[in-house]
Amino acid sequence: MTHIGSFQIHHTDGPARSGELVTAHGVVPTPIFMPVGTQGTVKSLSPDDLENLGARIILGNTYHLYLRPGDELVARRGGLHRFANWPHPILTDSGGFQVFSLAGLRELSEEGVTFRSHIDGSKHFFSPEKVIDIQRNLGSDIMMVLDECVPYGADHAYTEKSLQLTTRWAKRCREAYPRGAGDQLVFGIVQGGFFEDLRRQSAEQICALDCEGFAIGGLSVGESKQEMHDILQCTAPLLPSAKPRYLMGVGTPLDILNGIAAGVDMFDCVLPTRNARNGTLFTSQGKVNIKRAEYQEDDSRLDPACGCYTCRTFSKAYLRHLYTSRELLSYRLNTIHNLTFFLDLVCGAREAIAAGTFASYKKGFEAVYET
Ligand code: PRF
Ligand code: ZN
Repeated sequence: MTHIGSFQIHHTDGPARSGELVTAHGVVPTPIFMPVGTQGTVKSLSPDDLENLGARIILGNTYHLYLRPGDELVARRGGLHRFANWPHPILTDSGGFQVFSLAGLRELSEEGVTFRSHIDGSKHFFSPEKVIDIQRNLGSDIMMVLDECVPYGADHAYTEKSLQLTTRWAKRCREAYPRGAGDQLVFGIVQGGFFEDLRRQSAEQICALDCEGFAIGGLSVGESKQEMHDILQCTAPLLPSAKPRYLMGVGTPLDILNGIAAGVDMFDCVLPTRNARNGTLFTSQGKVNIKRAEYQEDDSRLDPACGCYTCRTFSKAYLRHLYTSRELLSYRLNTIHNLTFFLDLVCGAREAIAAGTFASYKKGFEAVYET
């Protein structure tokens, strides 16, 4: 049973699970963290760098790649894997979220969403069929359906109408790429804001679609930790346990461990890469702000518990110097380290789940990371 799309759970530890998802470009061990490569590149890293730090799947964005360089240009070059020379799995987000967070002048209708490019102000239209077409051109292993990520604070009435539109769009996405149409997988997205009854309604409708996996959208949009935790705990068990579960755009190391504890298998977030470029580094002893004066003559390694190229090779004093001098190498070295930390975090989680020690593994991080 190793056909494309098959998902095997090898171990469970409470609701947490570890397993493997088979895609056209390789097998993804879960739980997994997916580095964000919005424009077909994980900022500052080469595919060799990514491979060396153990990345197994990366995320690309339909919205950005459609606007620039254009999905048809990418298709003419054999798809995103060949264009970017990344031979391993790629998941593409549908553009739903980016249209709502980046683009200007959005107009929502039954048909889809009209928006203005954040690059040049030009007008564009995404329908469910269109975003599947774009992702087909990009050739990603996992395609996400078009959804509306409901803004934080939206009321019950708005959220209910929105989740029902998201369901109709998801159905049209699946119909535009029926199961087995090719080597690509389609994941549905559950919305429903911060109302448990609406999360249940959305999960019922979305999980009735024959998708290869299911995502939880609409979290990490400005809510409190408690609200995220409550919605996660109520929503994750509603997704079919035999299929991969993906928590979109989340999050901090503790958010990820909470997600795994609730039974989520896949995560993505700009946090490790964006924070790397701001000089905020995740270590086994907590966050380090490398620009601080205390590191000026600190010859110690950034994180003695980390085996990444940055930690094996350079001192904190040098990393601080690169950062304060705005040197380009700073972005690369910091990104290598932060991504290694996030990938080690999920690798450790997989091992702990297999050993039946996930709860104490999670407690270890809670002692160091409070939020
Ligand atoms: N929908 C989509 N992409 C997303 C989200 C969503 O709700 C989120 C929410 N945190 C991040 N990325 N399509
Ligand atoms: Zn490191």
